[in-house]
Amino acid sequence: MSYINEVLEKVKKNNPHEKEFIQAVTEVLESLRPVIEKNEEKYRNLALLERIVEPERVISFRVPWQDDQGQVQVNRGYRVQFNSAIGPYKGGLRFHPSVNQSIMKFLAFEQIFKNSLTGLPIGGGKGGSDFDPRGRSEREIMTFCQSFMNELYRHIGANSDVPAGDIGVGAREIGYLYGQYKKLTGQYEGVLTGKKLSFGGSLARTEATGYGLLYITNEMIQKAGKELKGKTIVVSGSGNVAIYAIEKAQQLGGKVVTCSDSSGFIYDENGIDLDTLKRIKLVDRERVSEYVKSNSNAKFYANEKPWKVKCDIALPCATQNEIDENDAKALISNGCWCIAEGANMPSTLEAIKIYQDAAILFMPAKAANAGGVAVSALEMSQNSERLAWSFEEVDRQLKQIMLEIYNKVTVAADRYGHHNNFVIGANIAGFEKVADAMESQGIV
Ligand code: NDP
Ligand code: 2IT
Repeated sequence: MSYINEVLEKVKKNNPHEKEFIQAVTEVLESLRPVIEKNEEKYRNLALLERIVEPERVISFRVPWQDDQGQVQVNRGYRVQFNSAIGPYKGGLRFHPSVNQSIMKFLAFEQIFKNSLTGLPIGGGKGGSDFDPRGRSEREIMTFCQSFMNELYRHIGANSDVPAGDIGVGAREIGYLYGQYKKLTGQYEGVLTGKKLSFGGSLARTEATGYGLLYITNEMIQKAGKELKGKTIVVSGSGNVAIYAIEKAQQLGGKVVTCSDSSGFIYDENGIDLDTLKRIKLVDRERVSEYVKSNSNAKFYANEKPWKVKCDIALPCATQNEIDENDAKALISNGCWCIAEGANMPSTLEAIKIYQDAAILFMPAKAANAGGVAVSALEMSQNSERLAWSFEEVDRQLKQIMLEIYNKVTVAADRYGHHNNFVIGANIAGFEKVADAMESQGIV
């Protein structure tokens, strides 16, 4: 049996209930075939793949807190410290009721290769909780964050593990987490990124994932001899990534006609009115359906996803596996010719196969959404030198990093004879740096 198949079998046998983790490992390992086959004996002897699919550490802990009715609640917290070969563990925290060990491990595993692609010295990690922030008061959110940090603080540090935001964790939650870390340790250090500007945050971190997604998408489109301007774009989600993806897409002249949340999607044929969307989501923290109250020409489709809407470009920015095989078929048959992933693993393996068979432009998450963590690493640099850079400076570096990622991905794909296969390119380019560091550092 080939080395890759052997390791895949082991991962399935050792983690039988972790379907998202198995999915992420399958996607990565399958596309590493060209590299592994070239050096199969060496990698097998070093057990490099067995090591790369096994987290260095999985921390799971109790998070007790008291709700506004005086009832004590208990949630489960996680931090998966997956790989520190090229830098301190780095990756977001997700607060969502669906969180479990499989989702934490798939996200941390993806993060290893994404962080490697940024070219910055950051390893792979992820954390979070099955806590559901929806409908919770400000006091409940703060209490939860404090209790979460009461355990997490002993596992993190500016030079060892630096968490940030993800679904359900934004600047508000990072603030409460930071305050509690400082209270417990007495250290004023860059232990979290995505902080507000008043206590060490970086300009452009809020925008970074969405803007970065559009920088690399625009580059991919231009290199294919096309242009984004005037094109119809379908976006899912209406959180941090989606909002700033829509903003940059509009600045580049694209027409974004949808956004969504877990209750359904909005279709606005005139183009999404971003001021309205920001008010609903960032100020009022309301459902996306509120949009039709101020934009009466728009339509709300309850409990549906936007993938049947005719478009040129699709940008999934909500969550994992939001595009399945049928959604992918609908997109392609309606003429969609470009997909770039703002969310982590938004396409199922079957959906990716459909994109590849149709030979559309497809930029996978670990390259497409790396702008967020890249600017997090720039926030770490600013914290270390106790300086704050201008918006223009951070945005310039973000753009440069995204263009460099595009180059690395295309060069790696070409090197192994898979021109324009950016899945293979991203996985190989991300893997090579981590593998080299692991090999050099010995059996650890
Ligand atoms: P937010 O919490 O700001 O927004 C999440 C959005 O996705 C909301 O509109 C939410 O709707 C929707 N959503 C979440 N879960 C589901 C679900 N199960 N079904 C349908 N819709 C859902 O998170 P972000 O924008 O930060 O994250 C979005 C995606 O981008 C995630 O995959 C995340 O991992 C990824 N990402 C985030 C980065 C960042 O810097 N924040 C960086 C790189 C990737 P609702 O409010 O109804 O739940
Ligand atoms: O998935 C991701 O890359 C993030 N949620 C951002 C991680 C970070 O450390 O900024």
